[in-house]
Amino acid sequence: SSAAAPVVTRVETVILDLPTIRPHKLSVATMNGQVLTLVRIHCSDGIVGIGECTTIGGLAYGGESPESMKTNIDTWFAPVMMGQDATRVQALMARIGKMVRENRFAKSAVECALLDAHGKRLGLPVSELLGGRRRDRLPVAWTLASGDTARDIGEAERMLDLRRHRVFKLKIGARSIREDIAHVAAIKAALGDRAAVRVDVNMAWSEGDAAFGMAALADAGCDLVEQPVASTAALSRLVRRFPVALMADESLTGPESAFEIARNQGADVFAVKLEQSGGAFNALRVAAIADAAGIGLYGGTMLEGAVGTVISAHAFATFANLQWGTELFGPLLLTEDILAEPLDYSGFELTVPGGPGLGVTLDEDRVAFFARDGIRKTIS
Ligand code: MUC
Ligand code: MG
Repeated sequence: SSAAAPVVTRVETVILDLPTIRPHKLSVATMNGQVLTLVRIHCSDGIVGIGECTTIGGLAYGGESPESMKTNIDTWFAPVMMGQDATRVQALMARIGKMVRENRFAKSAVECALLDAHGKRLGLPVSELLGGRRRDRLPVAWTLASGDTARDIGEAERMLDLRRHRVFKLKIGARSIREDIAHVAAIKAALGDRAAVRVDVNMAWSEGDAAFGMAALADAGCDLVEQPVASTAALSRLVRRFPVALMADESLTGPESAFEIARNQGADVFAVKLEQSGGAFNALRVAAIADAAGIGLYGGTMLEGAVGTVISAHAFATFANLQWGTELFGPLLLTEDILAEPLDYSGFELTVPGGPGLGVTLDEDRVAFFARDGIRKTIS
């Protein structure tokens, strides 16, 4: 790199505690709020990039927690990054990779902040740094997870009226299979052809449960079953036995696992998540493997706030195929917007911001207000 290249001068992290609009019930956890870990990377040319790492239910979903991500970035990532060329994002991520094993979510946030900074520097949206966008708008599914069938139907009706969502993902697996099937069937019967209904079991079923459940879900009009079982081998035995698509989520942790699942014909669809993949570039590699294997693509979420959602949108906007749309609704699950200008959700889609970098600006007063251990200011 050239001697004049801008370098990383400071890495900052902050944890935000934000309320959700309602409890969000998954088979692995009930979320009564969401915790975002934000990363800010300052560069010697005065440019600052932002990133986000967010988990589901603390440690309920994966091995990283908001607090571990903050500690690891502050203690182990930052020293490896200081003074390094901020314009060589992939080289800097490779350098971090040598010094820091695993920690995919934290890596994803740091890579995001570097991409945001470099996009601002070049005057280009992050999608252009990731190969170039193919679309400006992304279809967005909504998750019904209140735990109550009638309440979920009411929520779906409101989303249809608002023209915000017409694809609904139901979180099941916490109750008995028969109760879950009745819940899905009731929601699909109420919505009919006006909406698609899918389920996410978050690995709660045994293989035997899944064989029974997938047949019944297909009969109920469900079109996609996400990660019914934990075992990747069991997924490959369940795939294409029932007239309903099978999607891998938790089994996918980046290009290596994507390759293994593809090699074993272990899924019809991949739920690609930037954090699970270890960043945007790895998510693109996962998508390339899916394309080569004839596996469909879905843009997943870790229920991130606006920053994690927007980097995901930039990445998904570049995918050659996005047959199953996205679920980038995370910011809508929070009661508070932390952006100066809210994202555009309309006509059942999200607009991918067009400005340089991520194309979004934080509302610093709100960030300070919701910062853990921060000075709680009054929001005007
Ligand atoms: C998951 O497992 O897919 C995505 C949407 C949602 O409601 O939960 C997440 C996690
Ligand atoms: Mg899932």
